[in-house]
Amino acid sequence: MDRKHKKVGKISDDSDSLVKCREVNRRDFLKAAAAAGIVGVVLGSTDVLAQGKKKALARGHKAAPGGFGPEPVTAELIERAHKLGIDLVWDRESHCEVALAGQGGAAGLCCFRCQMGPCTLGEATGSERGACGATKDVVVARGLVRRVAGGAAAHVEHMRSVAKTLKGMATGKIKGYEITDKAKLDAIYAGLGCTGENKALAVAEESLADLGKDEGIPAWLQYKANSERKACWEKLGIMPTGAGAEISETCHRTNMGVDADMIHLATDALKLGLVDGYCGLHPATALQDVLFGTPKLVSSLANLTVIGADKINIVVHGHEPLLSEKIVEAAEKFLAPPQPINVVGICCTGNEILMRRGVPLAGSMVQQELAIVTGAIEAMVVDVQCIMPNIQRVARHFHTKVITTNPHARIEGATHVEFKPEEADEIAKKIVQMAVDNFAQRDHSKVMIPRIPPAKVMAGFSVEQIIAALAKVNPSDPLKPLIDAIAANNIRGITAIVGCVTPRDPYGYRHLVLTRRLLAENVLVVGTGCWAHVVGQRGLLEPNPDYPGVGAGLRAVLDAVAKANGLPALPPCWHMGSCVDNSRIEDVLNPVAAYLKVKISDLPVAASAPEFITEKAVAIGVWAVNLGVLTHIGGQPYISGSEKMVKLLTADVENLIGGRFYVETNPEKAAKEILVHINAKRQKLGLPV
Ligand code: BF8
Repeated sequence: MDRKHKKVGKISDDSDSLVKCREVNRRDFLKAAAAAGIVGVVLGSTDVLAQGKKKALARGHKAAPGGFGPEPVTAELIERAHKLGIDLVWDRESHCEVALAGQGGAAGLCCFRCQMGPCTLGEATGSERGACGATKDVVVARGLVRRVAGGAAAHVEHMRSVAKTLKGMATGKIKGYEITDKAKLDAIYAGLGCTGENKALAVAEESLADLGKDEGIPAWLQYKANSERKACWEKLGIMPTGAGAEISETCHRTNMGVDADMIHLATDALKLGLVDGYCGLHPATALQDVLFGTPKLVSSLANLTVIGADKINIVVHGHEPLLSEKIVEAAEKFLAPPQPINVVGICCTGNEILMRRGVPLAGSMVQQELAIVTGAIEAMVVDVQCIMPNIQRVARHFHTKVITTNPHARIEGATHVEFKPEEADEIAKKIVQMAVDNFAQRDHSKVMIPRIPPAKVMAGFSVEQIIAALAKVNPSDPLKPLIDAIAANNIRGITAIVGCVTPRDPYGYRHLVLTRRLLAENVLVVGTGCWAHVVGQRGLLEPNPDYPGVGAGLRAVLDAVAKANGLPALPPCWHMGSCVDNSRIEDVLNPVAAYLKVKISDLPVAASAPEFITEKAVAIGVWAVNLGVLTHIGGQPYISGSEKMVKLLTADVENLIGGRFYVETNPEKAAKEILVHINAKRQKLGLPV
């Protein structure tokens, strides 16, 4: 059916019709608004610095405790931006007077749920109750639950895009994609209990059905969670049904005048953590592996200096690899460009194409503005999530084209080239051509790329790759070398360090200190997300045979596995991918727990998001707690206004579910506490400490 002529509100019987209607509706609205002369508010043309609001500048490269030095590339580019009068994420902060004091917004005590407010409770105002009578506990709980819903929705929509592309490919409507990992498709087909000859179609439909379910638990939860966890969640009454129903119910329950019981609301947060894990993370990761391949060891480079002064530079940024994969291909196939084309990645899109194609990592979330500040970016191509609208404001200083591509996300002033998987190759080619054409507009006198080489990185640690590497040590029982190393205390435990980078600290401080402290104590560190950018830039993903700073036991294990695989060394930390790839971590924990015949909560493991900033990170953290894992976070997630909520999430929940949150800003203290936790778990298992 021709989508242009479909009437809004008229729903056909094809399963995509609701989404199509919404898309048509939105485009029609934009056209109508433009015809009526209505334009969005253009981002301020005056820079914050130029307005004389200089404050708290350069937090990104100030000195940190313990002689922690600034990351030199970042520091040089921050300085350059400031000389040009460009304000950066480090320069902008909350404008609410009571927020940062921890008494209002930061404590989770500001409520906007209705027009009787807004109400700010607690110390800031002396109010104990909002206009409706909601207590601090209820206001805090409602805010948290909505944030977890927001994070889960982001991962669910990511997964929806991938599943719909797989479905389109399976039905022949989408031509540009193919099955790259057939074995994985077979495993998922069996794991989900699918039927039918067209396996890709069956898997895609089953995955999409999980989003629309109104009763019964998600098939992916049945498939991926272990039976002990399922029994625990069942007993607690937090088993979710479909993602759409759960997220919708949350939006309802957190309206003014609906759910006003903190504990009852908190159960929703736990349930949404499971939605995040099993309707978002797991299927997104696995279906991407089916389409683009399961990562294998790959070598590349990391830091903003992967941008080349003599190259046409295209940055791909965001989270979904559907288009970025195609842009890499289109750039490779581009005939006779005036200069070599250099595609580099930012945020998790960067992690996705590093893991599968070895594309260099340009930078983390907080470095996205700095990539443009080099003056050498022809196009920054963005999809969804963690894309700061300010990139368009920075791009105005240079020739850089910011190109939005996702139907869900536009930025005022940016060029929009809408991505449709049916036309993926043509769209990718068009975008690469736009970048090539834009090279002629580059002002070479404005190019400044620090003369510091990028760091070497090795990535690609999917579960399949880890098992394959261990199988070279023990072909008949691949997990045994890992279990033996843990039992002998050569590996004290495992910690997954994940998530964002905060601009409220010297760049990467908490990630680096925590990672280094744990490595020195023989803790195997695996990780994902922006953590990987930060530690990669500082050499912690480099396979260096000297293993600097790594404890002797861990070094011996890494060395033995490397030698068995014919490699001079393995990196001290294992990069497992983007934030949706946190699902891979459960796929390690489950077999290790099964091998030892214990629960995940009995293992000497921990999770940490020391610099978390996004709602997605909060949702992932709740999922990790649901798995039974101690989950460190580097700041309270706007809940400190409720003592009861803090107690519930950092203590009481452990008795119910096995995991809990642990909040600590100081990475030195966090490392100590994580080690205490790991040692306690070892002792309980009767292992040496
Ligand atoms: O999903 S780590 S800042 S880029 S949210 Fe965003 Fe946080 Fe980076 Fe990836 Ni994850």
